[in-house]
Amino acid sequence: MDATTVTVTGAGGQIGYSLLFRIASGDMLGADRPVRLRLLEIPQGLKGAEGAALELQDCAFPLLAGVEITDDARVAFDGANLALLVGARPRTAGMERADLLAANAGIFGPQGAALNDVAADDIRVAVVGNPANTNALIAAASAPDIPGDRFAALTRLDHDRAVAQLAAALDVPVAHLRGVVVWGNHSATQFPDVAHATVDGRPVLDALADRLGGADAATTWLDEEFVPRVAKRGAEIIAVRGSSSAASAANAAISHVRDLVHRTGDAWTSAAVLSHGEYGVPDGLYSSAPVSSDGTGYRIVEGLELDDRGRARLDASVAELVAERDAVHALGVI
Ligand code: NAX
Repeated sequence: MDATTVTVTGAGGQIGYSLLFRIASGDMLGADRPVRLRLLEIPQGLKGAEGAALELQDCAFPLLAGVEITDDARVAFDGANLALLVGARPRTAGMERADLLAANAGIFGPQGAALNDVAADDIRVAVVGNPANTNALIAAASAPDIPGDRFAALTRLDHDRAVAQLAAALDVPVAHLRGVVVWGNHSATQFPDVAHATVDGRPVLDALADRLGGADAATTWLDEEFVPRVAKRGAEIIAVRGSSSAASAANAAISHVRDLVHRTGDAWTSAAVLSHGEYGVPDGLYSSAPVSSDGTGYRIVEGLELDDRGRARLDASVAELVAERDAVHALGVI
């Protein structure tokens, strides 16, 4: 089988350090798919990528067909089948949102343009670097020849966090849960939603009500503990670990691509994909939604009911995405 070319940007960073080994071992594409890795870094990050490449060599992964390191996006994306855009400009002290968006537009705009020009015809792009939804919008807008539904931003970590918190609250294994959804922006406004979730086929809302002493108590727990805990889990990790989520973010990126490539079956997961107006989200935004894959790409699962509470939360997160998009437009980047 021909090797799949996978480009990882920000490969010398901490997520990259967890991600590369999982990709090379076959966790992402399967034990029968050789992989050629391309690592894109900025000049000051090249040493980190080179160190990771030395360790990749030392692992003697049977599936790893080669590793190339570059600081040139057109070299990194040449013939790429999959691109994981991890490298981004972090928010630093005193930086306003507009500054952050502008700095990242300076990264994701040119990377989108390079993908447009040199990537393989079947390119699929997963944006991890923050602000992920709007970075996906910028990259896609800069790649006019690549269909917008080939881009997605990662909300799988939020999804997995929600599943894990729910499993702990219900004292069940995570595999017994289905139908959790994360809506909106990969930010503190995200809405982890369990209204459609089941535990062993039974509505999660009923199971929570039984466990917590009634439907009102379940709603209070969801609003006051579950939603904020999931939405602010990144800050909790930083407070405890001293640095941001890395292995769990890498794992979520692996799961995102694995499920895209290997199909979700009749289950769904969450990803921020291009809106065509589903669930009232304006056209053209990259907003998290329930998605399934037939192996070619993620599509939004339609037909779920949002109650007033859910609607208000999704609207608030979408308003934030609209504001980010408008700020990027005002900067004249796209
Ligand atoms: P690190 O700072 O450890 O690594 C980032 C790497 O990107 C650095 O090595 C840097 O040199 C490189 N880089 C910067 N600009 C680049 C460019 N133009 N081209 C190529 N490489 C470039 O950050 P890390 O912890 O790995 O996080 C990476 C990104 O993921 C951040 O934006 C972070 O906020 C985001 N996250 C997204 C998550 C998600 O669920 N979507 C969760 C985890 C994480 O917070």
